[in-house]
Amino acid sequence: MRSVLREGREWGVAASPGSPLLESIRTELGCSNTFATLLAQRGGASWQALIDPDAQSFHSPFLLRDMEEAVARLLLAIERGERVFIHGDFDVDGLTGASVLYRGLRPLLPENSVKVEVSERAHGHGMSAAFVLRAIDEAFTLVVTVDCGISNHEEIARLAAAGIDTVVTDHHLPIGGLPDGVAVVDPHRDDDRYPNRDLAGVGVAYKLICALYERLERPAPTDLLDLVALGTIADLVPLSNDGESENRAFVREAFDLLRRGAGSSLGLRTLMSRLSVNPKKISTSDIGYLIGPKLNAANRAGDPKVAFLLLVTEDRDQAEYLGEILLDYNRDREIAQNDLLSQAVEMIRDGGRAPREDGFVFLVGEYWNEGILGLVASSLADRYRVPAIVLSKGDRVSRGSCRSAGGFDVSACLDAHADLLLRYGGHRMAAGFSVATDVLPRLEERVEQYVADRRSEIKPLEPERIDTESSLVEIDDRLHRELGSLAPYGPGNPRPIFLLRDCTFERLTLVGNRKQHLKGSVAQNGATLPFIAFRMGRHLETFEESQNVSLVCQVGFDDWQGKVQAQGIDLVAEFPAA
Ligand SMILES: [Mn+2]
Repeated sequence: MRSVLREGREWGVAASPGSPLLESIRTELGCSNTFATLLAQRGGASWQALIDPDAQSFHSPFLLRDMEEAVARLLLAIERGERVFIHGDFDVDGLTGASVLYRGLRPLLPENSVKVEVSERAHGHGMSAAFVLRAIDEAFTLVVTVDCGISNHEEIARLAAAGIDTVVTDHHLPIGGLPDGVAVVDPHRDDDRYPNRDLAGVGVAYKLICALYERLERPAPTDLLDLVALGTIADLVPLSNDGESENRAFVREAFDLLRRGAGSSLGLRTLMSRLSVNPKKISTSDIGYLIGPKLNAANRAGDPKVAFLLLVTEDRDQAEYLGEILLDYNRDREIAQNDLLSQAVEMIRDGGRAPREDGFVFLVGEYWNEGILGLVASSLADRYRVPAIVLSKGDRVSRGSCRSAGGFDVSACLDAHADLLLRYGGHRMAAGFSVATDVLPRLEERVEQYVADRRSEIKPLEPERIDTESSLVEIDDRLHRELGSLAPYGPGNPRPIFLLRDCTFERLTLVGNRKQHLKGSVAQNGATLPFIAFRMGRHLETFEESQNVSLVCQVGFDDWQGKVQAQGIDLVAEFPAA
């Protein structure tokens, strides 16, 4: 089914589960048909585990390879009162991971002996040479990494040569053997048998603190779970229901803390209140769409240290002040992003390019803000549904960011051009690189050929998944409550999407400061339901003229009206247009 609002977008309804299973869920729970369908689709015969929070438990941290060694080294540091240098990456996973280590270690060591360095985007991910020099210069004896380190073979060897031990905690794939740390904790090690491979960097750091506290016979530091959940959601690791994954349990427990006004981070609570996020109704999308981007704005358009300090501060005034700076950074980030995106679209149009026909986007801007490139590439890949490579051209070195579409592997694409690149890294969906400016034309030519050779391998656009067809009368308070019990939503457990056939729209109005949103009510078979379609004000006419169309939507709640509403709206044509 083709979207009539978003060009190039297709929807498909998932197969419905067998009726014996549906019937048994309905009898057991007395739930709606729609909810039973979701449980059967996502859980099969073991659907009960999806809605039973007790079914999710935490694994012993000592199941992680090298955890004993890591804890032994930290115990020694505590015994000797050593100074510890924590290295965190600049994204939300790295920042929260560094915060967890900092908060977890600080009470165990002498005052002022835990220092954190947050890397800067310009230095790329991982430890920099500057960090190594500082560690040596300031006479640290122990370095702990979080969300990075697994590929810092050289830097860790240089620290070791200077008599500094390194404990690595990471969740990236080891490449070319393990670095020579005193302990290397990473669930992606070949020889690791930890049941949950999907830990985020902050999850690994939390496991380390849990293991240390266990040995010290201290209670588990569960108040840190607010930070764990924040990094876990922002890093987009799976929140699936396979029973092995603790990520879902981290998030559930964290939301419990936040609902009670508890949790370790005063700064997070302050930021939530500045953003009008109601802690009683906190959801993964609040973190993913509202809170995470503000923390990331610090590394894109400011100083990532501000985000770290906000997460760990215990002073109310400082939290307010740092939150304010972060919102400023975010405004700058938004302006830069909108500006670059419109320049990019204009360049594509003026250059007579047709990304859908070319099969890719390759754009070079002069001195574009490197912190924003990834966001722009992502918007372009989304808009044209082709892989996008966006570069900022510098005098001698240019930097690029790639985002995938249609199953294209951007990391393999960079591998194939390694001979032209200075540095590169990433994964299938997103990657970054730097390249000498004078080889840019050659790189573009080769990428063009590379994409042309693989046109046949690039999958036709996969339709997006609608979970089930429903009817308007079923979308009520009960279903909203039922859906709440299936949360938290995220990768591996996406927010359910429904199809409602034969809809008409009434009482349409434009809302928002720029009248950019569309609000109204949807009617089907005499029943009605309010809806909000964000950023769809320009489609007012289409909605007005639509008679008996199909509506794709999610179920949300309007806090002002205290009513269930449809949101995440799209309209579809039942038959692909000729
Ligand atoms: Mn990470």
